[in-house]
Amino acid sequence: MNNDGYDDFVVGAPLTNLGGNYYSEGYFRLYFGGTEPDTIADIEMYGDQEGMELGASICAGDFNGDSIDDFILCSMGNGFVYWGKENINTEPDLIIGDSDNLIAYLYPAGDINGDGYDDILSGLPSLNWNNGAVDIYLGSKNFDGIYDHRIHGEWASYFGWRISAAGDVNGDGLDDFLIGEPHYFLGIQNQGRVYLFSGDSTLVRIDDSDNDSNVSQSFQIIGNYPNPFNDTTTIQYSVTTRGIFYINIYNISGQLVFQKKKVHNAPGKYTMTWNGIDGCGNGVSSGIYLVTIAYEANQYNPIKIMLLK
Ligand SMILES: [Ca+2]
Ligand SMILES: [Ca+2]
Ligand SMILES: [Ca+2]
Ligand SMILES: [Ca+2]
Repeated sequence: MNNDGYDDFVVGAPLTNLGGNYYSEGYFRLYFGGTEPDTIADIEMYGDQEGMELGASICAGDFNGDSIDDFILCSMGNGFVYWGKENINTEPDLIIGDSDNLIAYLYPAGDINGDGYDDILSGLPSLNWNNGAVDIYLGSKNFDGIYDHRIHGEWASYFGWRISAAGDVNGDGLDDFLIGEPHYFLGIQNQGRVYLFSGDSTLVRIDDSDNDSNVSQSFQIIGNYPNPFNDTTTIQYSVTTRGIFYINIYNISGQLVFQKKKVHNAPGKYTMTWNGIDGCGNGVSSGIYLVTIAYEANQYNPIKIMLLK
């Protein structure tokens, strides 16, 4: 981590209050390797809030691709990123996690998409009534600490409770990983299950500052069903980045009659229902309407839908 050719090691003690200030503040210690390693920590940090549990997990690897190992020190809620360098100090270079996406456990995954940068997995086992989810943070020289992809659990059985790098199990050159789901059961209570995911070279980083045409052209209104519709129709659309989107519905004269704001934290297909009312809550007349998806002041891919009363 300090680029001196000797491997180093880190210790977390999340439930201690050795700093003497707060219950379960936690601490973190980094010991530099060398010809005569000793037991005196070279870097020492303490949590500064009750229950912060600094050191809940520590994730190390070269996430920004400069050939020096980095580490992310986690508390209950945030990850503190320290880029490896000769003179490491206690100031984090980046803090990840926010009120919508609290993280506590980050796991180094190796390089799961084969782009030369180590990647990170984060477990969120209690998300969605304990269905759980795992977030993928792809390493990059522009690492921004925002997750790029999310894998959802489905069975209220704490998907993502534990995660592990698996090395390259199938020999395709991409690192693979394991996700545990301890409360899954089929007949036997809480028998649990483990998923093996193989690495995927098509996983790409989602970059908020990246507005190239490849990304923008793939915001799409896919279609609606039923169509024509009488009461309610479900509009399906896809997005290829996180962000704030607007689904706009225009009448044939080009007037905006309805708009819905949608916030998506991951690329994917989503739906929106429309029950034929305008922004004031009044029913609109029979006829043809145009639906578009808007992102950053651009509108994409209008489709026609028909309301019949
Ligand atoms: Ca070292
Ligand atoms: Ca690095
Ligand atoms: Ca990677
Ligand atoms: Ca593999």
